[in-house]
Amino acid sequence: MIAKTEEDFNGLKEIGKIVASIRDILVQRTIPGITTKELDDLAGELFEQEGAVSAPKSEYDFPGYTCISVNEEVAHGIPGARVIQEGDLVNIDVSGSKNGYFADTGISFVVGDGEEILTKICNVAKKAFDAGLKKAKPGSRISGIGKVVFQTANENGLTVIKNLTGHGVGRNIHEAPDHIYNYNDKWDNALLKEGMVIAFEPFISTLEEQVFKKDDGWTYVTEKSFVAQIEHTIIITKNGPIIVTL
Ligand code: M1C
Ligand code: CO
Ligand code: CO
Repeated sequence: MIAKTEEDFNGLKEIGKIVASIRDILVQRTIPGITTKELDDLAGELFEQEGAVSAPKSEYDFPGYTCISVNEEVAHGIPGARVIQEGDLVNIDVSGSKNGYFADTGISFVVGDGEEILTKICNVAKKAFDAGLKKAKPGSRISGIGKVVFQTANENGLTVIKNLTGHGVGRNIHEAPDHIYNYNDKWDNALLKEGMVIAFEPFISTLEEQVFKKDDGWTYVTEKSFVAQIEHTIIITKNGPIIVTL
């Protein structure tokens, strides 16, 4: 969407704050021994308390309030009986709506002490996010964001996932612009506009550049890589991007 009115800005900020707080609470609760279903049930309660609705559930009939992806899982992990272990790479992605406004946020992190490479991809995902954010200006090419995401990955001896992308958000969970790639797509001439609302979610990978969908119809996995994501909902303005999911 293009946010124009005070009501748009306030509506986006309200749902942004809700999904960000659910994300942070779930991250804090992710300790060895807990199942991803227990984490997701907590998210369900929090959504209800806030008078907000889970977007994966309301828009896609996803079997969970949030997407929780562990180790080989990259995105759209289904919460279930999987028990979190020390050293796991976990991604928690929380998206929802309230009063017709949607926001989307996610983060990858390592549980307790883990392998150095896992911490590294999480840190590089954050670096790529910050680099992309600097390119998030009205009038700039959307592909300029992907360009610096890819550069940041490469500079750190890593790569990106090419078949998962960021997207427009605001009045729905996924809307125009349809794709914000993690590399410079030379065919993409689309420009960022004043008030444009995007979910920017770089995916940084140790090796592979493609994910595969599992038989469950949802979970994206790699064969032999680890992948980290960080996602925020952003409003593009001439005075700099507003991150509504901090
Ligand atoms: C690139 C994996 C796709 N919030 C989720 C997302 C995932 N993006 O947009 O960040 C969507 C959740 C719907 C099942
Ligand atoms: Co998301
Ligand atoms: Co998203």
